[in-house]
Amino acid sequence: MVRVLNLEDLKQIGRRVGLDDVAVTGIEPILEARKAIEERKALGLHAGMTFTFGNPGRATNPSLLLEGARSVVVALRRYAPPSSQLSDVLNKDQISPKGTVAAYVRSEEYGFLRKGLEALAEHLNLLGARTEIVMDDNRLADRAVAARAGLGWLGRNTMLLHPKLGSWTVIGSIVTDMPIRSESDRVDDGCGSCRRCSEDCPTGALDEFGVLDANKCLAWLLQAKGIFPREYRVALGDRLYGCDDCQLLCPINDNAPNVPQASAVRESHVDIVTLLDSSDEELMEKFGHWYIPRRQPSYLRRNALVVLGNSGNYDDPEIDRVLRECLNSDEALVRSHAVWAAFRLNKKYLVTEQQPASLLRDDPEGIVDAELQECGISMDSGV
Ligand code: B12
Repeated sequence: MVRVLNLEDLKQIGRRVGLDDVAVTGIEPILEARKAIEERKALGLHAGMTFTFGNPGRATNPSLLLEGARSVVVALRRYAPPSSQLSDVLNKDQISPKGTVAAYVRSEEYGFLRKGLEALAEHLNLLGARTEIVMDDNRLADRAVAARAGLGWLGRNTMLLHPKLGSWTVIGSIVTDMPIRSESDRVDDGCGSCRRCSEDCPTGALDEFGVLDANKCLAWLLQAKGIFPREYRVALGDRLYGCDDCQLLCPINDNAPNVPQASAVRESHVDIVTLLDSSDEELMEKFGHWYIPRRQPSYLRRNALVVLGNSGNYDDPEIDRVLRECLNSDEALVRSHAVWAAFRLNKKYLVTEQQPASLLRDDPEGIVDAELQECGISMDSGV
C-alpha cells in the first residue's frame, strides 16, 4: 500500500533540494496546449522545429510517460537574470569582440533542476511510488503542464510567469503513479494590456499574445540549420547563444526575489576571436552542452561571425587575421558568413584579396556566391 504525500510536504522537500516551487496536476491530456501547438505548426510558426511540434498529441498527454500514472509533480527552479548586458561592461575600442550567452546557460541550471527532481522522486520511491522524470525534452510541453498545475500563467512572451518568482525559471516534472491531491488553481493572466515584450523583441517575433513566430526568434535562429537569415543578422547584435530580451524588461520580474549566485558558473561572454581560432574538438568540449544544429561546430563559427560583423571593431589586426582564416575555411558556411562579416566591418579588401576559386570551392548550395552577390562584391574587378 502506497503512503500518500500531500502538496505541502512536496513543496517543503522541494525547497530543501533546490526547487523553488512545486505543484501537482492530473495526468489528463492538455487539450488546449495540443490545439495551440498544432495550430502554430499548421501556420508554419514553428519554423521546422521538432521538439513538442514533432508529436503534439504525445507531448500534451502525461499519462503516456508512465504506466499507471496518476499525478504530475511540476517544479520550478529559479536562475539569476543577466546582471549586465555586454554593452554595459565593454568598451569596444579596448576589448576584443565578445558574444553574449543567455542567462539560463550561464550556470548548470538543468543539471541542478534534474538533481532536485531526482531527490524529490527518491522520496516518492521510498514511499513505494514509481516515477518518471521529464524536463526540457520532446515528451512533454513543460510550460503547459506547469500552468495547469497552477505555477503561473502563460504570458504574452509565451514564458511561464510565476506571480512571485517571475520568469527566470526552468521547469521539470515527475510523473508518478502516486495519487496526490492538489487544490492548486490555475493562475489568472497577469499581463493585462502590457506589451513590453512585443515592443522589445528585436525582430518582432512576439506580436500576438502568447504566440512566438520562431522564424523571427533570435534564440531559435541561432540553433537553426543553414545560413543565418540575412535580414536578422544586424538584429542579432552580440548574442551568441539564446536571447533574453522578452524577459529582460518584463515587469513581472521587477519584484522577483534575488537568486543566490549559483555554483558552477560558466562564461557569460565568449571571446569571439578565441572561438574562431578553436578546433572542432575544442569547440565541442567547451560548448557541447549547447544545442548545436547537427552537432556541427561550423554553426558556432557561423554565429560567431555574425557577432563579429556586428562588433564595430575595425582596427584590431587580430580581426583581420581571423577573418582571413575564416575566408579560407574548408566550410562554405563559414566562408559565406566571413564574407558578410568583412563587408559589414568595411573590410571588403579581405574578400577581394582571396583567389575566387578558393573562395568559391566546395559550395554545392552556392551560399558563398550568393553572399558575394548580396554584398555587391565582384571577385573579378574587386569592387
Ligand atoms: C522549442 C523550445 C524553444 C523554442 C521555441 C519557444 C516557443 N515559445 O515555442 C526556442 C528555441 C525559440 C526557445 C527559446 C527559449 N526557451 Co525554450 N523551449 C522549447 C521547448 C523544448 C518546447 C516549447 C514548446 O512546446 N513550444 C511550442 C509552443 C507552441 O509552446 P508555447 O509557446 O509554450 O505555447 C504553449 C501555450 O500556449 C499552451 N497553451 C495555449 N493555450 C493554453 C491554454 C491552457 C489552459 C494551457 C494549460 C496551455 C495553453 O500550449 C502551448 C504548448 O505548451 C521547451 C521545453 C519543453 N519540452 O516544453 C523549452 C522551454 C519553453 N524553453 C525555456 C527557455 C528558458 C527558453 C528561453 C528563455 C531561452 C533563451 N534565453 O534563449 C527562450 C525564450 C523564448 C520564448 N519566448 O519562448 C523554458 C521556459 C521556462 C519558463 N519559465 O517559461 C522551457 C520550458 C525549458 C524548461 N524545461 O525550462 N525554446
